[in-house]
Amino acid sequence: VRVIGEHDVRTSAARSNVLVVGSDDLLTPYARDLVSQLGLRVVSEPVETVAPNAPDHGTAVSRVLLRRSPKWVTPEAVTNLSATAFGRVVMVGCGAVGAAAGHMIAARAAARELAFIDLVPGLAASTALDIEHASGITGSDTRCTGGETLDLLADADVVVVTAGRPRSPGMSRDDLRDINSKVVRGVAEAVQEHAPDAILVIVTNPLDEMTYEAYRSTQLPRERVLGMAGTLDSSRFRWSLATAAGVHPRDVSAFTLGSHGDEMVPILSHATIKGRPVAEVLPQDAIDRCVKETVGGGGRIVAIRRTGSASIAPAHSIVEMLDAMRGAVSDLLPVSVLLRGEYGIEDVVVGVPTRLGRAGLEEIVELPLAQEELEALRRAAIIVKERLKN
Ligand code: 2OP
Repeated sequence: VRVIGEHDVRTSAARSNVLVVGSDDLLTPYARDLVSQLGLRVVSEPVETVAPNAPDHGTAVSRVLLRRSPKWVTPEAVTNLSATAFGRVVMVGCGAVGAAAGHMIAARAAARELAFIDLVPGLAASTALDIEHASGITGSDTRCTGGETLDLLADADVVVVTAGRPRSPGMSRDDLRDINSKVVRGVAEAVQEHAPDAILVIVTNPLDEMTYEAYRSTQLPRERVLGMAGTLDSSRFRWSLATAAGVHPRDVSAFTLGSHGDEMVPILSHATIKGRPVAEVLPQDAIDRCVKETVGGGGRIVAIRRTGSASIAPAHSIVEMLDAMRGAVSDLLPVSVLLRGEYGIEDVVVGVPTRLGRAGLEEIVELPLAQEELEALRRAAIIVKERLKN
């Protein structure tokens, strides 16, 4: 048992706004008051913490100058109003991620019809009705339905699969493989039967393996079996770099490739802050922390939350892919797809830069990478392939 007193609280407060306590630790009454006075958040161990950035004087000054740089104007968010809505999008799985993504799809009227499917009685139908109830405010005319059976897949243009078990603290994404591969296989086969022309977006973990499973268990072309992970990991990477540099997230351009897990490859050779290479803006230890924070981002949410995993950022990341397919976003997006020799990788799914369109994958873009990044990407592919054999 550790007794946490005033000194410990003040030391934590000097480092960050989080106080980490073990399950047996005791907080003195004064320490407890101090925690609320200082506005600290109490988080139970184990937590994948990342030390806050503490720049030296020179770095701090150069960052302030960078933030104030008159030569840089933060880009506006790009929205293309000529984008067209999908006819029908089906969310398989109406947990936190499926519901949040569906909510966003309806709110921006990205589909004329939106259906939810979930085994939990009433969950999908009530979510659909709940979203429709909001249309008096959102003005969205997306028609929402929900039910428990896979026949709702019929006529889908896009099927987003979030069904499956999420992680609990201490579980890796790979620990979910056996349970979730049965779910994904069942859904993929049902898509082939009910909506053979649909594009499948797999969100269920372990992501790269589940995307491969969906591809392997159907006759769908690789262009229509896409895994969502790179858009999420890249968003976390940009957030982390922007926070470290103290700039607007739109001032950061960065993405990750590789697998959705420890073999993720945050790409520094293309990462910029206010148009400048990241290494010119942040010291190496801060960059290393951002990489760690990105790779551990999902795990950090699981550790803090204890039941269930992230939902809001994954939902945005699904919608970013759908927006790219329907022409509302024109950027290259990192997406997990089956590779056939691209980047020297064969017959395995990992995240690579892609262009998406109405037919799904339009192009895998082979960007020049730093040698160690290319090696890390190939290593990720080897490790995912190894896992697929077990
Ligand atoms: C994440 O990274 C759950 O894998 C998901 O948050």
